[in-house]
Amino acid sequence: RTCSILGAPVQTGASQPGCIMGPASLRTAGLGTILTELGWEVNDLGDLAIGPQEPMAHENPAIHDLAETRAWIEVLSQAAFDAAQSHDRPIFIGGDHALAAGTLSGLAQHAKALERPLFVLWLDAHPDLHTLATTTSGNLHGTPVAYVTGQPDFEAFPPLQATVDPKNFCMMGIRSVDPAERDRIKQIGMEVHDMRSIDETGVLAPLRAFLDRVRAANGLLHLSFDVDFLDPEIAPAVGTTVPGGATFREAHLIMEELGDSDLVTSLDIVELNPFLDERGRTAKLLCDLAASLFGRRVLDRMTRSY
Ligand code: DIR
Ligand code: MN
Ligand code: MN
Ligand code: MN
Repeated sequence: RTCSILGAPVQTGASQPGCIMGPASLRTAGLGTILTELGWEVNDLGDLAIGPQEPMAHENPAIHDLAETRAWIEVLSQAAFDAAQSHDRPIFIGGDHALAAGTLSGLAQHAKALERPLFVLWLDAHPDLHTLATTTSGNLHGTPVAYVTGQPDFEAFPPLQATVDPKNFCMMGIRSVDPAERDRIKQIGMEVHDMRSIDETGVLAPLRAFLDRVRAANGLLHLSFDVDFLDPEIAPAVGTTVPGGATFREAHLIMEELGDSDLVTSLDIVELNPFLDERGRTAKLLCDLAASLFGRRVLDRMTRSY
């Protein structure tokens, strides 16, 4: 079984620099080696790049680095489409979460060509549901979900060849939602499990219900993993920490269950800012979580019969 690793050192979607070092940090922590040892054929495709861009103005004056972020989306969309054709499970390592605007655009196109629905598990403190009209921070990493689900006011982003049905998203870990995003969640009926609901039910029940839905639809499943999904106590290397995130055990349980299901067909790891870390601690944790997804187990055990 094959997986590819593709780096996208995009940081123009975030407010502070540092995500540019994310791919190097994950490689230094041994991501490729770990997956190879788990029996995967790993193809490291290196890092994508964009050329110099002419500045692009926008009527929302908060927006910054629009031209660069747009260029990243364009190059990532094509790269994700290609990687999904040629590998069983491509991994996209960021870079900030604007990366997902590109990967999901390309993966939606891939799914459309296969005539299979694309599902997305979104693990994040934030729903990233701003449009270019509603973002007040101007940080474009807060917009990918609105973009790929075909919300209005994205004329300045590349036109989408295919959208993702908002009903095919499942969000977990959410605990920081802006007013415009709250309205959007209601309007499009997105499945959001905020931290309170996780406190009440745990992660497994909603995850299994979602996986059953993916399986019944013969769907592709993309996992978009924002480091700030995790509690800042265990994952400090992210620019947008929010207290009260997922624990070490919750995160591994999700990854092991996803691994057992064998439904995941692609993965983003985003928002790692190694400049904020202590001795690569967060990168190492992310590699261990990826290992759980790719098959590492403490003991062999009877898994749920899917
Ligand atoms: C906030 C933060 N909603 C914004 N978003 C982040 O700037 O739009 N997403 N950090 O990951
Ligand atoms: Mn494929
Ligand atoms: Mn995010
Ligand atoms: Mn986030």
